[in-house]
Amino acid sequence: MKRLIFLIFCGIYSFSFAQVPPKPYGPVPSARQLEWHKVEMYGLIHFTPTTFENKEWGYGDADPKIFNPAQFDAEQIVKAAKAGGLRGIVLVAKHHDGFALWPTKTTEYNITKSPFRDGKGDMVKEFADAARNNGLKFGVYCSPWDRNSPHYGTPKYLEIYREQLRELYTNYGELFMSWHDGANGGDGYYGGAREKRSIDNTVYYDWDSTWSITRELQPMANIFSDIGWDVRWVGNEKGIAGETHWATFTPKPAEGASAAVPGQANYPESPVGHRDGEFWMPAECDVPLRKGWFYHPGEKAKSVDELFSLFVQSVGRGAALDLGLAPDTRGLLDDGDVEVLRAFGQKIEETFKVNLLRAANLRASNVRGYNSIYGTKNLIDGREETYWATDDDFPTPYLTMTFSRPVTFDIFQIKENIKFGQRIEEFTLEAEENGEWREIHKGTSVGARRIVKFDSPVTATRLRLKITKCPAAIVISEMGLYKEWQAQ
Ligand code: FUL
Ligand code: CA
Repeated sequence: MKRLIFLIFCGIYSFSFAQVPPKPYGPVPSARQLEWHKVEMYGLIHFTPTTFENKEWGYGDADPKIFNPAQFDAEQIVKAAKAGGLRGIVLVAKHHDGFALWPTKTTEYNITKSPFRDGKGDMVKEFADAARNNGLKFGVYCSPWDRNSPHYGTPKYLEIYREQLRELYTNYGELFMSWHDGANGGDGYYGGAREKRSIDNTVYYDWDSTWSITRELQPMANIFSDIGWDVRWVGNEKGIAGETHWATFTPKPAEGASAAVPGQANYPESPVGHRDGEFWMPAECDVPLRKGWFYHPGEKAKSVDELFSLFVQSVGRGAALDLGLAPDTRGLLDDGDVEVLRAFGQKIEETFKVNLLRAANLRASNVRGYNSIYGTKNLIDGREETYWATDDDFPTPYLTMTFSRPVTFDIFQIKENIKFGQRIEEFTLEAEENGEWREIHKGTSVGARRIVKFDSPVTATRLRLKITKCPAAIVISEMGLYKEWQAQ
């Protein structure tokens, strides 16, 4: 009897032990950041009187009457974004020129003073509605620098700015992002003063308190700034994250600067981040679809192949792609922009439609607790929540993929389950050739998504993934092999 009880006890013990999921490693994403990661690609819309002046930075003195987009159609813009595979829209509700696209009570310099909808328009609302009607998330960018406000540089302006955020946070539903740039201070109109105003950005905006308003009124809004907070700037406007990209990051001040505040970040470290970073603060790679953030006649959209390459170098490195969209003076996206977005969206859709790895037999050198709930079948079930994990003392396993007939691919994809943190530090992919393993790729960080794009197609019947450096048990959600799709 004693022996039986002992055996039952052992059985229960080993069963429950084998069920224990891995412990998270390092900083992990918050619920709001997990939602942001799912978006992957979104658009950043710049459209103010500056568009009508054909400038990139409005001085703050443009007559509101020039803002007259007679054919404005938020649906046309949002639908084009959606066709491009973008899952969210961030609207520049106020740029450096200070013109508010919503009927704000905080400044006279706003959309009600323009001919748009006979002074009764609210463009923030039109974009928010169009985004939601089409299943896209919505966010706002309200520039802290305001070249129109006579109060810019005084404590009163900070009150005005915070009130603008409150209006944007309360009247337009749930926001997925609150976007803040680091450009602040310089010359401007400032209510007619036409002078240069500089502020001390280590104290002026008092971001800790300002962002506590964001947290209170929009708890799911990811705060973006150049030093991070929820999401960090990647440090360039090319749309490219580091080949190695750690979602973990410790904001540091620029060389010679006294504090890590927006406008004074250590940008050279932003593309890669910090392996031992204190916070989960993945990078956003922002880049305009055309040359400028605002529409300028004569400029044109990037090609589908350029966009696809940026996608691989941003989303494919575990970061996000924020693509600038610039409506023209009609208030519409140019036909060429619409077409390129459609073709880009189609390319992504078609490329990732069929996971060729599904045809393979997968064998791992270790599965956590010999338990099939952590088995390799989870790698190809198309579900992010299921994963292949190893035992804690087995962080460098390998996985053999065997096909019954040769497979040809030029994209290898791997995704960690980031709820458990970012774990993998090095991996290699090998293909079997005449009975010998040949290394075809050596990689580093994985994170939310790692896309490896080969210059030319690889054909193989057996492949082997080796995790060569990882500080804890691996937790891989999905893996895949694909063939880049080309329009005929
Ligand atoms: C920058 C701004 O200065 C640019 O005009 C643009 O809005 C870009 C997205 O952010 O900080
Ligand atoms: Ca899975």
